[in-house]
Amino acid sequence: MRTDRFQHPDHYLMDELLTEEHKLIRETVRAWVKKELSPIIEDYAQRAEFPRHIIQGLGEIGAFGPSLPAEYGCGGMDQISYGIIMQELERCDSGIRSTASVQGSLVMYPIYKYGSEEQRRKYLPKLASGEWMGCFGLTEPDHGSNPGGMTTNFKDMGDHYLLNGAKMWISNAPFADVAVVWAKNEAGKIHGIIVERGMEGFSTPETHNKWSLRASATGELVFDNVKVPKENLLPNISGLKGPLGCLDSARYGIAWGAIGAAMDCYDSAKNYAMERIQFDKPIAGFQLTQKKLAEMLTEITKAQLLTWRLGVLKNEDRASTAQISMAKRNNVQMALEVAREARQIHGGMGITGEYPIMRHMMNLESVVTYEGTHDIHLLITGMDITGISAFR
Ligand code: TGC
Ligand code: FAD
Repeated sequence: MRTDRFQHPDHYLMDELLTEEHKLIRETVRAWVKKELSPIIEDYAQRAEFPRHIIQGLGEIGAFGPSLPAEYGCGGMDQISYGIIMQELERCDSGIRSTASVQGSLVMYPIYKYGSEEQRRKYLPKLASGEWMGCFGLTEPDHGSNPGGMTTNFKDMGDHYLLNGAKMWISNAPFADVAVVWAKNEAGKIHGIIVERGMEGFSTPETHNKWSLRASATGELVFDNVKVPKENLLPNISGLKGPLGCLDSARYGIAWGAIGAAMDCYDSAKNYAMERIQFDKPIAGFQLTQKKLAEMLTEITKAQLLTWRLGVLKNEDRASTAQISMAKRNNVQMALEVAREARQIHGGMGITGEYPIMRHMMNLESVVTYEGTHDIHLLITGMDITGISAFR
């Protein structure tokens, strides 16, 4: 493993828009990543294994639910801080950012936003520290982009609920202690239920043979007549707007995270181009290499500006679903294109684990699909422009 020499590009002096606290958070997370993650990530990705021993460290740097209130053991930070943490984690690996953003935005957020006070106090502190890990079950084998069609269901049995069905493609599932599961009641209304590992009839088989997000654990959630206590229902939400509201928060984190992956590819490509000699000069001296680097930096800079502004709107509680969609879609596609260009600059070395490029590129193939595919986000923007849904 090469030494992690990463330095972020800041062509438009974006650092001047950050507070001292933002910069301190960034430096803390970056230093932790360089020490704890960079030396091991390639190995874990090659072995298709999630490095579980880092969970405690992720909790200690405040990566789990950073913008939820401190009274529940969370960070109480602003939304830009949350974004910066996701950026720094995904700078190392999208799978590590996934673990953190699922925990914070898709497990802790719904418990905080839709849960009872008892549920908040029972789950949030343990999830914030990493003592417990969580996952989010929305997608099903036959319902991905169209989660409203879900068939997972629960029946009211008087003193408990009986849950049946299956979820697929669930990040963190193989090791999660708790799952926030979206299911329909007998009236066909969607509700969130907290399912705990160990409940009879609940299993979480791991999904193998992924070429993407190999350092993140993915699995299914299978519910076979699972008896769930009534107090595990999230009382303050019903309907598809429950899970979709959580997705806004996670998609926002991904918009920041994808910039991290792009910056890492750019930084590696720039360094490689300066050092690699062909035809008796650094390849950075050829116009075609400079075109690639210039376009990469331009796109990263545009994404940084878009996302910083989105963070300001989010801090003011004014960021709309469509604005978040646009940033998620733009930034992930941008990162994929940057990764592909960076791969070219690294020549044959670009396909090896000596450099992070291929790992980022393969990871981003999941990121462009999960949390709403590239095309679904285009249609969300289209609906925002026209007021007409093109989904059906
Ligand atoms: P539609 O009729 O548009 O909406 C249904 C209800 O939801 C409301 N709503 C929202 N509420 C809060 N936040 C949002 N972002 C919302 N978007 C919509 C809407 O107002 C409506 O409310 P009401 O009161 O009228 O009932 O729903 P639709 O069935 O037409 O679907 C719309 C569509 C396609 C945009 C949506 O279903 C969608 O986003 N599909 C993509 C699915 C998706 O993103 N799945 C993600 C699964 S989780 C995941 O991938 C985690 S990856 C984890 C990792 O990082 O590792
Ligand atoms: P489909 O919905 O079948 O889409 C297939 C193709 O059809 C796509 O190109 C799509 O854009 C297109 N398409 C679909 N509908 C339309 C339309 N109306 N108009 C135009 N094109 C359309 N889900 C969770 O709930 N929790 C998780 O933690 C989670 N983690 C994940 C981790 C990984 C590694 C992956 C790969 C996925 C994860 N997902 C998770 C699921 C993810 O959200 C879905 O894969 C995603 O929403 C797309 O659903 P799908 O794969 O079923 O594709």
